[in-house]
Amino acid sequence: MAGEYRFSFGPWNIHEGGDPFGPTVRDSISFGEKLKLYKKLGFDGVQFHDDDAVPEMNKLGPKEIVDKAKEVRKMLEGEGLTAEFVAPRLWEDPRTIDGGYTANDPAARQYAKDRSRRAIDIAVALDTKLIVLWLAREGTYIREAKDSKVAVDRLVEAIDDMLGYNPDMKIAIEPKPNEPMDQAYIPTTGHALALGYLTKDPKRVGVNIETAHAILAGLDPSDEMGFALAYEKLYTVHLNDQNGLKFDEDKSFGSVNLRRAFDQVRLLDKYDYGKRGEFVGLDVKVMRTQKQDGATKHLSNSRTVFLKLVELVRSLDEGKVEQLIAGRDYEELDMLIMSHLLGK
Ligand code: XLS
Ligand code: MG
Repeated sequence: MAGEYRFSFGPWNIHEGGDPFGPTVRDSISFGEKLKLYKKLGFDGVQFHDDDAVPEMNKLGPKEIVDKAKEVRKMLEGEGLTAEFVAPRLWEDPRTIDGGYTANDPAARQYAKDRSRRAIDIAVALDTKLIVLWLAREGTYIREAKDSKVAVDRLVEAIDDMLGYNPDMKIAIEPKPNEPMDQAYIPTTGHALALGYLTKDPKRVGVNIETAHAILAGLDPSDEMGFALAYEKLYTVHLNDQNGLKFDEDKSFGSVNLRRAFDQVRLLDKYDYGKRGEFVGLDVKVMRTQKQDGATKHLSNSRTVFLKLVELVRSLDEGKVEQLIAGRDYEELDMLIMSHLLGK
């Protein structure tokens, strides 16, 4: 329940509501103000992009970056918060227009590696041992633009560089099949884990599974999570929801398909997710229509839905489920689950 699970989100989840077709619609909230909201909303963990912690870090040297990150750690301590992970934000720099680790330009690849090392420095300063790699631009707009075999070699080389740079750091790859690219090189959990086994220390490479990304790949998010759990590789999750195959919507958890959310919570709860220190991470965007005052409801609502689903999962008659499975009466099992979700 609430005390058993620790929740996290990233500061980018409280946002101004701009989209590719229109301007921002809400005022900016400073990082410091956002931090003050975490506990009030029921959250203990902060997910970071490297430059959420150290804005304009490309203009700073390695020592200055660490000093700034240490100040952020003090801010976290002041609010009683923990840093969950740091993700190098490689996709906004002009040097990574064609990708970071898989760019055709060697200077771009070198920039991506250097920036990833700085992200690790920030993680150390923030006292977390987890790096998330969302491989945003590691893919193509046209298939002929890059060599997919070489791309995988380059991803391994980049991850090896991070693993070698810090022997304590673990890396959670966050697969996503498309957007911003037409085709991404690491679209699913299977690809991410297989990539991990090509690196020099597979023990330290796992995944961050995002609900919406699995759905965009045409897969069931709870099955993706089960796959990672079987490998003991589910380092974190990005729970949200997604209404079919379109742009990455990052909707509130359970808001599109409550049964799909129930199945994710059932699996996580069954296999003691969180007991090894994992956070229940959210990656949810508030609707653009939301007014300034209510623009954090998507976060508290997603957390509430998760906790209500934990209750529902634990009150499911598992003996009955077993019995129906043994009798191969899946129609009745279907009805049992639906009745349970309907509360009758
Ligand atoms: C985008 C991703 C991104 C990562 C963190 O689709 O979800 O927000 O989770 O870099
Ligand atoms: Mg995400």
